[in-house]
Amino acid sequence: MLDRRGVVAGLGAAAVAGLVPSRLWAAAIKPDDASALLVIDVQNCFLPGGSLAVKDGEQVVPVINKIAKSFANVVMTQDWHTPGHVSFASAHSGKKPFETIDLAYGKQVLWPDHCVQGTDGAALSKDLAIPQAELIIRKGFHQDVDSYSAFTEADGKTTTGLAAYLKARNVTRLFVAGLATDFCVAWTALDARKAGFETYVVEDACRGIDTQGSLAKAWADMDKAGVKRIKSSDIA
Ligand code: VGL
Ligand code: ZN
Repeated sequence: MLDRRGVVAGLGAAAVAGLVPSRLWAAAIKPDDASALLVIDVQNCFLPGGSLAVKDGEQVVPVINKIAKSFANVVMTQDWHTPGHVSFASAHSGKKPFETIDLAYGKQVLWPDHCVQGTDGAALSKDLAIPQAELIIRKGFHQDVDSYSAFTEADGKTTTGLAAYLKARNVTRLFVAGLATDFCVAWTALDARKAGFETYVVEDACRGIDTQGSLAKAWADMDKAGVKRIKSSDIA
């Protein structure tokens, strides 16, 4: 009888022979020491009851906890804004959340106040169970510049230091999960590609905000940039 490894090996041979859809063959992805899981912004403000709650956001937590067990390297991010941050609608008279404005560095979506430094809303979810996480990168802490990406602020030049950290640790392959798919997850994945990392987004470990077509655009941009879209069940 074939054991599980035999089945997987058999599938691999069949996939090479073109007999199995590539979707099935993707089941063999095994994170190694050169792989890191990036857990993006799983913070109370983005969860039910939060000021910028992402629909079904809480559903990513058990999925992330499960896949994290396959990773020796985990980095988390925390959106970490000043009070009155430039990305808050409340900082611009006459503006409402989800409207956009033009700032020096480009178009900015305006948000409800969220993830203010040191508040309970900015805290990581207490349900995350990833004790081995090595680093928490905070971002968006410059009053006049937003930062969806874990790598580079919205001015397109100020770095968080994450790429240098990962390269110093010999990490080459990144798996991105968390909130929200169409903002911080997508911008992080796109910058990861720009920095030369092999990049996967684990789609069932993410949820999106989806304002003004942002979710479809994010997936299209990621696809074009060579970000690989996988499911948590693809990770061994
Ligand atoms: C995020 C909007 C504003 C995110 C952060 O984590 O995706 N979205 N700040
Ligand atoms: Zn934010």
